[in-house]
Amino acid sequence: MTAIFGKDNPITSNAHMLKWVDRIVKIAKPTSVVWITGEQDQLDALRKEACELGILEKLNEEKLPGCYLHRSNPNDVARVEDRTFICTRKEENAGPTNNWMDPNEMYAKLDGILEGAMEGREMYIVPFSMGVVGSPFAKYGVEITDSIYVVLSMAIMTRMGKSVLDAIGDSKEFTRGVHSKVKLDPENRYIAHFPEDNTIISLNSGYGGNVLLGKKCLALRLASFYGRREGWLAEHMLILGIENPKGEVRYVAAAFPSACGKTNLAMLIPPTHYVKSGWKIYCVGDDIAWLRVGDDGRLWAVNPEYGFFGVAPGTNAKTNPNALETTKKNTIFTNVVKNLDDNTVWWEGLTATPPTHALNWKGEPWTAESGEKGAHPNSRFTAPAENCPCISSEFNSTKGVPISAIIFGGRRAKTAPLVYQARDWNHGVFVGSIMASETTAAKEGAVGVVRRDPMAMLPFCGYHMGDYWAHWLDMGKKIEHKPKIFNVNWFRTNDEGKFIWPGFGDNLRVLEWILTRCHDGVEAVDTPIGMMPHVGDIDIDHLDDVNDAIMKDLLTVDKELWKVEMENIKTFYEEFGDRLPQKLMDELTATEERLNK
Ligand code: OXD
Ligand code: MN
Repeated sequence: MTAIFGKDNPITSNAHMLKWVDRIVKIAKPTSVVWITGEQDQLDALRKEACELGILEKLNEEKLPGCYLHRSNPNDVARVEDRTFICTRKEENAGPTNNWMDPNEMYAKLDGILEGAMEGREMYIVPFSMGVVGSPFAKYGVEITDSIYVVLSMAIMTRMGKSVLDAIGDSKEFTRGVHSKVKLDPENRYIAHFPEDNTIISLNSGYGGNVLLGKKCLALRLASFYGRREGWLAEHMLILGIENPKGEVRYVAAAFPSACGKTNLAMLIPPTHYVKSGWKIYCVGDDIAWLRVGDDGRLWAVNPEYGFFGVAPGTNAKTNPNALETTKKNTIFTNVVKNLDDNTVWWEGLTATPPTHALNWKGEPWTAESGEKGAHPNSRFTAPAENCPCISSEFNSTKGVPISAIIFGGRRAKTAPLVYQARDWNHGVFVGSIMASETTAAKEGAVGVVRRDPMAMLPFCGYHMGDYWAHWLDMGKKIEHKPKIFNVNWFRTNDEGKFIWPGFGDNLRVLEWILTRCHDGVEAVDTPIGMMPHVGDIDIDHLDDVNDAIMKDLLTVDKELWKVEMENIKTFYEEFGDRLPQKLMDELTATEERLNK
């Protein structure tokens, strides 16, 4: 076996940590224990070991230096919402949108599954930080895992290693994360959160979203719970910096449900005439934002992550050249196609010509002629944020960036216009609470079904959604200089079902209007659902397929559709019972009144 630093040799004297590790060792019975220091030699040794064990495959060092391919078990390729639990002592505190189990019952069940699960395996102990180590806002965690893939992915996605142990010192304030692949048994797969005990236990999965415990589990589910207790917000939002030709850099945070192009917006390339006149874009984060009120009364955002865990299919030199560039070194690809001709990777949408000698995501010989997809639709790249050509200079800032605008969005064919602005903070919370997306043909099931996903947090809110909205409303009282709140919809279609807004880099045209509303003032049209641009106030220069008539269409509010929408929202709100804040009901009633005028 490869010699590894810290093997069976704890690099901390933190008694709380040692006691907890000892307990898990006794239950899971690993052959040995490896403390992860994060040093390059140690990670290199683990990469070598992972290749020897077939967990990783080294890719072409010239074309993709430091890159590896991993394949997950075919039964384990996505987050499992129906196996995800919030185990608060009282069921009502998890709320109607989360699965719940009594913590004692869940601990007993999981201890049973973990019993002897690491026999014959090594156990790795990964200290990690969400946020810059040493910053007052960082949250520290330790993930125990029996997966080298997890260790190496955590080394990309988080700041990790010895410096985190030093920052934790003797404190008991760290998230206790336990992960074991066990037997990858879907029937016994559990992603369990114990927010009251700062603990996460994930068993029987090896898929990133379920097992990289810093991301969805800590930075959203537990952090949202702590944010409520401590007076801040943990949100499923990208953070984007926009520099205008005057050299002013403004920041926006934006929440969208899955499959709405969050990573694309976070790294967009401005239209050519914007580039020429000096517009620039800086990516601070593509998935998670922690938002706090600063001493100056503004809302400040940090991205607690250190890398991107992005969906590969559809990423290409046109849709997201920055993301593609980000994956060119030190990246782990999961469940993509392997091009046997040059030992590189491929996925649907990367290039027009699929490789002719290739293995599909399951490792089977594959050609595009088979009619089957080569890469799994949820195949991923795990890439260091510092690789991103447009990464913000504030990425490692401990205080974060001040937010001018919060943007909500979804995928709606007709209802939502291209953009509208909430009338004030409370109305903005209402707008976030009614977020929804229509299902597309890309997913199984009926097309056009509306799925509510408030603030894009439905799968990620670690407590009762009604309390979460109440917390948002309270935050408004604490922020003296509140960001303005907007809703966007890049997915309006015409009667033939074709998208009428070009999207991608051209979304900057809408962001420009949003920032003008926030900082310089431009008149807006007062509509029943909010404030909207005058046709002509969004730059459509050099857009071949968009004219004033199309802009008019994009900026139309169909009152009849919105009346139906309000009825649907009432039904949706009923789920939350008496924890639905009255203020949201008031916003709904006020919207209805405006629609009926
Ligand atoms: C993600 C998700 O992987 O939201 O970021 O599912
Ligand atoms: Mn996400």
